[in-house]
Amino acid sequence: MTLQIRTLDEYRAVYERSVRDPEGFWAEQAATFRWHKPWRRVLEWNFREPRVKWFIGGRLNITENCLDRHLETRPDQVALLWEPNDPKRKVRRITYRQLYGLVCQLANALKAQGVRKGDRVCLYMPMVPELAIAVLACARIGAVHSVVFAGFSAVALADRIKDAQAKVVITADANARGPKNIAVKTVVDEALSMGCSSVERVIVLRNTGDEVPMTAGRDLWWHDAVRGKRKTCKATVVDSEHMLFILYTSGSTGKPKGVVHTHGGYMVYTEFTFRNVFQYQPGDIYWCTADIGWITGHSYIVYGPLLAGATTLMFEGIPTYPDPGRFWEVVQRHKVNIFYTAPTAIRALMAAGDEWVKGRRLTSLRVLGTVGEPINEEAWRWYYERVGKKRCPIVDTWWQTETGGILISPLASITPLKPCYATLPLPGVQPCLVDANGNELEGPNVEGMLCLKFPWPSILRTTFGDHERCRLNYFAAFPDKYFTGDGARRDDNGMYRIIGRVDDVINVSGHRIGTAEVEDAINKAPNVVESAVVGYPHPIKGQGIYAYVITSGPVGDLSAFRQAVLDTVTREIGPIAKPDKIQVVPGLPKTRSGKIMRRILRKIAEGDTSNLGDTTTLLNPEVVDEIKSGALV
Ligand code: 7RM
Repeated sequence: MTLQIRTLDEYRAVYERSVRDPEGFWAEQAATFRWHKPWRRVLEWNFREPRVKWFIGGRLNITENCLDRHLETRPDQVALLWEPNDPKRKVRRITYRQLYGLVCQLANALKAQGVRKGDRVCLYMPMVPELAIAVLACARIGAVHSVVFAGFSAVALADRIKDAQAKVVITADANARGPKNIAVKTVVDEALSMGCSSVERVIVLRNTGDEVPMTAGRDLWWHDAVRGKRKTCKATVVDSEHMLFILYTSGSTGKPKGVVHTHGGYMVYTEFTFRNVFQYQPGDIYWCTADIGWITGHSYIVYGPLLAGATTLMFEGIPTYPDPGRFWEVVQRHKVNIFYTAPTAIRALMAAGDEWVKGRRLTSLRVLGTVGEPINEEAWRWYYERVGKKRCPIVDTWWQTETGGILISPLASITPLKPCYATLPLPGVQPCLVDANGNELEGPNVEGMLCLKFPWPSILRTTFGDHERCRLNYFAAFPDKYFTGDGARRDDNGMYRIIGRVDDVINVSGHRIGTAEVEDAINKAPNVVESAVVGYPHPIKGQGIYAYVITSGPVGDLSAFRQAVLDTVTREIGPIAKPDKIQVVPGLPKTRSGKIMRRILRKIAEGDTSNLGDTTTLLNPEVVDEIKSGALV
């Protein structure tokens, strides 16, 4: 096990050491894992190409550290604790020994289907244990998983399958989400009709039992694929820098990018951060409410907790089904000790009223966590007082898909708390704030763009199939720095508060959505000529989506037009990207070079039209008043 920090003084000493001697520090952490061959060099890096490699020459398989090494010490401990969508259905408990067997069996099945080291496997699945099993089975044989959140549409799924050139897709008949079943296999069929020529095989889990069409020669039931397969499978030993997974995430321009993480560094960093941030203790029941379709689920439902030998709870459902007391019901039922969720869920449950929390016995809770978006003070206080009864520290964890693991966060019960602050960098993390000219802002009480000056083991290695895009997106804005896309402030104690994105990315309910993606989707709707999308403050979602749309002529029935736009966005991306407000406008404010002035559109969407700044330099200043008068606020 990696080092577990116990006091603030120890944190300070370890942090100082990790900056003075990063290679020595991380080598010590890495040495606590099972390796087939030790590394020759700890780190090689430059942020210009960029090129970052950790534990060079080392050989391992991450799943041996998630599974095999626990077979000696905790074979009968529950690894995966599964809570179904329907509270009347049976809970599943899968021990480390059982999980090992199930992962190996599927790994053998994948091999039998022709999946080889380096091949990409797309997972489009519900939150059932088989999703975690499929993730680990891919890693076991050196294949690369690409999990696609099952709320994405067929078009979005097809885009990701094509970009990753996936050979196999694993899915289920349907997903049980709240009161309804969502037929995910049908979505896969539709996606595959859009020219996903790399796909040779579709493996279908029988989950809800709903009837699904199977395509002969291509589709195979999961239970048939694993039938008769052995429950042991020698792990494919890979290089530290062998690709572990691709996960698509939205940026400010173009289509989502496939962020690439690798076996060695990701393993060391997710285990270390899991144990330190949450101060995980053996025997704890840990619950992260994210979906495995997002990075939080990868790092802190599957890999981090399993690497640490924890019991990780996986929840199939949604926070409000059958009622808004569901989370607290689950905490009580399973005696959850560590609970990690998103501000949007906290705000939604807070809005549902205190009575849902009051009747529950939440005394098992010791640590609360939050992630995904800035948390507002009201929600922070409610979480601290009503859920944690002022006994449990809140770890406000700041990180990104690209960072692989938590970078700035309190260590539970160690770091002093400050509402809305992610507080201090973890060991090995060297943040800085820069101004628009790239000058580093020194000292306390400054606000700027958040960058990192030095690599940590789970920094993204590339964006799949397009390294130049990786460079441009993260390493080109400021020389020799990784740029996060976030703005932040640092107080007099060196604590960081994350303010939010400074680029054209909107954070809706903790989901990253690119404005360009939504605009491209809206532009496909009937009668749409052009559109511009901005975020605006939303009481529950954090940010809502405001769309300004130019149409080719009079729209006639406005509500039918809006519905057509919503349907198009749902078809192109998925329901999470549906605009909250759609305003038909005669034009968009543009600079003389033809760039849309989003600053003005953001102000109008916020309902703050008092000071729009100088609009006289616009190509078409007259549209501003017209947009203002029709604003939906
Ligand atoms: C883990 C995750 C990343 C973006 C990031 C921020 C925002 C995440 C916090 C936060 C304020 C936090 N990955 N963000 N955590 N903002 N406080 N604790 O969410 O790739 O999906 O999103 O999310 O803007 O850049 S992500």
